[in-house]
Amino acid sequence: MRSSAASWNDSGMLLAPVALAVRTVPTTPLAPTSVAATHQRDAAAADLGQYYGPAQGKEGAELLRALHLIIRTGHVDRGYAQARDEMFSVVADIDGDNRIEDIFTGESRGPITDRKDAYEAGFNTEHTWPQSQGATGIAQSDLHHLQPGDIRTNEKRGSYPYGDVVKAVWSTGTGPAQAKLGVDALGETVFEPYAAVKGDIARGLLYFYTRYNESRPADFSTKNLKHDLETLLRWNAADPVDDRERARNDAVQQVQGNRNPFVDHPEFVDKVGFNKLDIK
Ligand SMILES: [Ca+2]
Ligand SMILES: [Ca+2]
Repeated sequence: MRSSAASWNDSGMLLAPVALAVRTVPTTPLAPTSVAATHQRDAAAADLGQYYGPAQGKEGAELLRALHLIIRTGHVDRGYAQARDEMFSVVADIDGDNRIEDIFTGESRGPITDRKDAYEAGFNTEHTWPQSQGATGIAQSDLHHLQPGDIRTNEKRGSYPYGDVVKAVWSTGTGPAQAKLGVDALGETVFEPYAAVKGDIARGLLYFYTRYNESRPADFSTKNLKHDLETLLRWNAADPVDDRERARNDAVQQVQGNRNPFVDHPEFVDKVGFNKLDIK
């Protein structure tokens, strides 16, 4: 049985509890003119520079391998129950107002401070990389790909790939907040979330592949990724990283000890060249 005060790494080694001081980047907005703020920003940039040092100058499969080693290091499994509590209480509530937005439509609900509140508000946990395709073991509780989702919409999404719907069979939300289930241009059933979160989802899935492609958790499959890939690369470009997504990345690092490189360095997506990789 797992101790609540400790975590386990990929090799099953017991790790010390995660220190909440591992955060390398300040998340409090800093006054642009303050000298202290400038120093803090410089220090944060230096920390990130060190974190990604081994990736410097690399590209293609070599860069993917370097990023894999970087993000595997220090990653601790918080356990699925605790990870979800931390998602609903910290990671998904960056502004700390106890309100959380649905990943599919952006609809805000609250007050939510833990899993129980979230469930009562109609949310459960969306695995953007489906559990049936390898979000198992440490990957099941990896907050870089977990998001709060409306329970009913999450059932509709199921394990379908994300994609652009050309003919909807079901939808929820309206206007720019609409999410849809339907067929894509290839005739495959896909799920399309509202636009403002498409890049976030794409970068989370590219993180997941980079993190787990080598260790391949039970049931690991790239079926969705291969179907999604061109769409995900388009979504990554169309919905660039914003301050909220950067703050979420900081919060996830604080909880589980690793970062999403494609949030810190969006240019790594092109440098890896996912569409040129031999994804199996
Ligand atoms: Ca909030
Ligand atoms: Ca976004």
